[in-house]
Amino acid sequence: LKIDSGKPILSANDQRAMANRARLRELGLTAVNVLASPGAGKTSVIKRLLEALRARCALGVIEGDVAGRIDADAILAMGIPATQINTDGGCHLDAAMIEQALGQLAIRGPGLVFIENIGNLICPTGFALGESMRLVIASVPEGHDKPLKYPGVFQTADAVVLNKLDLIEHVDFDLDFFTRGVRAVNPAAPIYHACARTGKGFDELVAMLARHAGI
Ligand SMILES: Nc1nc2c(ncn2[C@@H]2O[C@H](COP(=O)(O)OP(=O)(O)O)[C@@H](O)[C@H]2O)c(=O)[nH]1
Ligand SMILES: [Mg+2]
Ligand SMILES: [Zn+2]
Repeated sequence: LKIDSGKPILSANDQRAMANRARLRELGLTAVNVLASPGAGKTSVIKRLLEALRARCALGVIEGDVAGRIDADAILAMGIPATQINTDGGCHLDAAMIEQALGQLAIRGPGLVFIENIGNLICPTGFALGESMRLVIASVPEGHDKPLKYPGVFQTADAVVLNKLDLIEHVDFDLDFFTRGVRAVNPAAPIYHACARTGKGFDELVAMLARHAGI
């Protein structure tokens, strides 16, 4: 017995995300959706990655924030194309926003587009943007229990960055507990230990991204 619910198989957002994916492929661009809580270091990590990759390929950044253009301006100040999306209270980016931002960004590959999502470990998880990789950033001061408390976002991660490792002596952070927490929900994603403040720990992450983007 088959029951036709009348619902489309793909949501409107999923359909737009598929269109974004096709457009990115045509342009030779690989999009990385960067997910984390507010202040975990999304912009700082992206800036480190841009510095490491800028000599090798085209780069662009789509910045998502509730308000303001602080992050986009910081990227533009590096001489790298950036577009700011303001969600005006909205707590996640969706594929339609990315479609528009890609038009404004106007870059061609081969290269990478980093999408800094709204700082939020919950609902951005449910919205595909057309990315080919999800990078989830956790940071030491947030505590080692976050993978177990917000399993969804860690489950969909293709790679996890643990940022602010320089602060590990100042807070009670159990690295083992964190690692086991990630593994409980995501057996495969590599975990990179990083410090965006000093640039320590970025080599392997950069190499993985370059491999992934074929650059
Ligand atoms: N100590 C330390 N601070 C960091 C590190 N990475 C980022 N920060 C600081 O954390 C704050 C939030 O960083 P930001 O990149 O803006 O986070 P975002 O809100 O996730 O984009 C800023 O004051 C950064 O300077 C790090 O590795 N170590
Ligand atoms: Mg930011
Ligand atoms: Zn939301």
